[in-house]
Amino acid sequence: MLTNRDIADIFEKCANLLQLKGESIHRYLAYQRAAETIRELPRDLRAISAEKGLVDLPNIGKTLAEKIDEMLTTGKLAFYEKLTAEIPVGLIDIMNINGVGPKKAMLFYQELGITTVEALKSAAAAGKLRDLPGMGAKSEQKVLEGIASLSRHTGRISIGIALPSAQAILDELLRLPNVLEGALAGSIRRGKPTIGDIDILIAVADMAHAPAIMDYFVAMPIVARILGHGETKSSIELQNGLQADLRVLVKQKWGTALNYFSGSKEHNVRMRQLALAKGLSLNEHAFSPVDADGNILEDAPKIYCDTEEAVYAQVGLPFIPPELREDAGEIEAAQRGELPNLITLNDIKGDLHMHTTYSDGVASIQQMAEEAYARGRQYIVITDHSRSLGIANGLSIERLLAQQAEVRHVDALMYGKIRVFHGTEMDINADGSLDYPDDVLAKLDFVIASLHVSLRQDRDKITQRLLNAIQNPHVDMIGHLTARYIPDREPVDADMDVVFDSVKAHGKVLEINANPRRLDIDASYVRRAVDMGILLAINTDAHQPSHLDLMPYGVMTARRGWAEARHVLNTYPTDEFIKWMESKR
Ligand code: DGT
Ligand code: CA
Ligand code: CA
Ligand code: ZN
Repeated sequence: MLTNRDIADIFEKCANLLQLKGESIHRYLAYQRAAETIRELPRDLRAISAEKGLVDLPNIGKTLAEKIDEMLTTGKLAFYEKLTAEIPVGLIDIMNINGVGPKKAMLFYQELGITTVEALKSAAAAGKLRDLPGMGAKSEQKVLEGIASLSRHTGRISIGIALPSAQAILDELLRLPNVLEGALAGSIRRGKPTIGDIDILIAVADMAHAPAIMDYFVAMPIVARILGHGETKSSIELQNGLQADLRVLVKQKWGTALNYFSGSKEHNVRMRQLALAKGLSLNEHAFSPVDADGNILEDAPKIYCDTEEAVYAQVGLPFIPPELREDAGEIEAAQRGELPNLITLNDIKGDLHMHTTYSDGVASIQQMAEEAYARGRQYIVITDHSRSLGIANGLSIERLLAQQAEVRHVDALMYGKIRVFHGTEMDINADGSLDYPDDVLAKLDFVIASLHVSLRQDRDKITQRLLNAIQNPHVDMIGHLTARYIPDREPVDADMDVVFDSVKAHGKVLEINANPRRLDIDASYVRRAVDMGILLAINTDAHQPSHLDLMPYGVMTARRGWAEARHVLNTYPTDEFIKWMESKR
């Protein structure tokens, strides 16, 4: 069964194929606009068709309505198939390469029979394009660059890379004259672990100030390539391959624009539905009154919102934090007045997982304590690797006990500033055994058990290893439960239903590892833990002092999982954390 998106995609491809054929602009734009209408649609096309309402949609006339019905009933479109018989669909990808376009795509096809990006790449590399009419060595090089940027963009980028570079750009823009307001929007603002592109918004009092801001943006030293340079929107490719979009708008529209460009698309769809139910059409600019058929009443005054609070108030909702905006129940919770009181970075009091020079860290116990104190932490736990993890210089029992003496010494030195506790990040061995015996674990303040080796074992084995750790009375927390590594290491395969049940039954803590390469457990598991009443902890797993600054990524992940401060162990004040540890003895 075709979805709205499938149908929009087919229309989009028709538009592209018509463009390749050299059809008039109004002909292919009709398909393009229809595709856009369908992408924005808050309702299922099937339902609209059943009510005979297709022709009432913007940009959909009788012919296109018939084509939609054809796709809904047959799952195919004869018109599209006829087009693909004339023109290979592979040319669509080629025409969309930066610096190619429909005319050149057809030229490469007709002269050289090129129908795939791969074939185009080889031809360009072999110098076969430069002699074609209208081409030269320079435009051939451009094609290669276009293909290279294509492949750099297919992979999403870790928020740990995207957020600092986005923040640096925003900070520069905020220093420009006439900038009233600025923010990061899109998936970065929602705290997603990986980012497709950076979205930046800037507000000005008057659009006459926009060109200077745009000119500055596209000329920044970190720009590798300018992808677009306009009055209201510009796009650049950064040296690190990320794309950044900047939009400049008048302050009057700040609320609607920030809301729209923060997304998610799914959340936006729900917001538009709520607006429509109140007789208003909502877009990035304003709310516009509509008639009973949903057509905008051009004479009626538009409603502008310069804050997001005002946008939500207009549809009868309280402000919804960006991390929740995934259409995952946040609208309903807001309607019931039951939005969670999300944890913030300020709630974090301690950090329960970090490494020192005893294993694979670069700083001493004392340095880590000083650095954590400088960042406002009230307590930390020193948790170096255990004896079997040779590559990380894991601690023998003797070294572990010697370390305990040093931890106690540093704790005494730092007394009144920060408390320093002694723990371990103990390996769950490949055979399922734990890396220290119980009598050693009993001497520690806080015990983490983690998977580091044999991560590709089958589901039963991994599940059993985790259960062995969870069932040990001395283990307090499971570190980075799934052991995923972004972008290239998949989570372990375990029966997480069974694992979570066991964590709950044994009163264990699940870590949210804040390192942006891990973010483990992820937001969906956080939400499951919260729903089940499992206690969480957000830790940096710092191997050097600067890693102590990674805490915000863990907090974002917790927020995306609907966690409140009370769900997170290291929000407890020191005395309550000590009481919690004592209750586990
Ligand atoms: P990304 O960049 O893939 O990590 O994810 P986003 O969410 O940043 O998406 P992006 O950059 O394509 O667009 C930024 C926001 O703009 C998006 O979250 C919602 C809004 N937006 C963009 N295109 C559309 C659209 O076609 N429909 C709707 N409803 N919203 C859109
Ligand atoms: Ca984005
Ligand atoms: Ca974008
Ligand atoms: Zn670890």
